[in-house]
Amino acid sequence: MLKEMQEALIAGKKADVESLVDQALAAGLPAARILNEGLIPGMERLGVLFKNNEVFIPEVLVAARAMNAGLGKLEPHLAAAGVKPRGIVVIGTVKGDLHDIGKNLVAMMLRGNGYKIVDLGVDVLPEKYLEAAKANGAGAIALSALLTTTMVQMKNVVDAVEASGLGIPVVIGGAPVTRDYANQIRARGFAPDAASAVEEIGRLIAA
Ligand code: B1M
Repeated sequence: MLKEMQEALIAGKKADVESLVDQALAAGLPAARILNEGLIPGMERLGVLFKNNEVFIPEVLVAARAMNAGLGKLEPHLAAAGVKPRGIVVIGTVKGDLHDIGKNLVAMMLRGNGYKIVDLGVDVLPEKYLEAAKANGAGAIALSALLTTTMVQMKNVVDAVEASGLGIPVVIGGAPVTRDYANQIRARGFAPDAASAVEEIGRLIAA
């Protein structure tokens, strides 16, 4: 069923992905397994096809829509019920970058672990993170970037937060981003995946 889900995702069949997620849940498969063995490997395989010019942007966009629909189905099952917010996190994909699947996943995992999320979407200007953090009394700012050309925007956000004296941690992640890069731009946190983002933000907010 999970293999079939990967195929439906790659083919951009949104209704099929939704229905297969429903079937997997009904069959008692844990949501984390559906995510890690169904949806994410499907997206990874698509990434390889995209890189090799075997599929192109329109197909990837349709698949991304199917992925987000599948994630939407999983969200209530990943979320912990009725937990008091552990903190407020502003999240967004940096300026010039339109990739939102990883960012959505991080937001979802944080929500599921009891954080209140202010999601600014994609292509977010540095000053918007700052405004939202101030307006919402956020305890951390989480940045996502998927392109080597846009990850440089992360430094602008770190610089803006430092200059503001707000004093809250900026945590970064996304496929091209590394711990070394985080150190280089003075971001206080880094996470390679959504589960680590929950741990890293928890550690920094508690510190
Ligand atoms: Co884009 N794209 N894309 N694309 N795209 C990549 C990223 C690419 C690696 C594909 C490739 O060539 N192999 C490549 C980047 C090369 C580079 O810079 N190194 C690329 C390119 C080049 C481009 C365009 C420039 C293509 C073009 O126009 N010629 C263009 C840029 C548009 C723009 O943003 N300005 C473009 C466009 C697109 C689509 C719009 C078609 C679509 C995005 C749709 C959407 O997001 N709604 C798309 C997609 C889907 C991809 C791939 C195939 C899949 C990305 C994805 O969603 N992965 C991607 C190839 C790949 O990554 N293998 C590719 C699944 C997701 C769950 O993983 O986002 O890595 P990821 O998130 C992970 C971690 O990184 C981490 O946790 C997540 C879960 O574990 N994480 C964080 C992410 N954010 C975090 C934030 C945190 C912490 C952890 O905060 C604390």
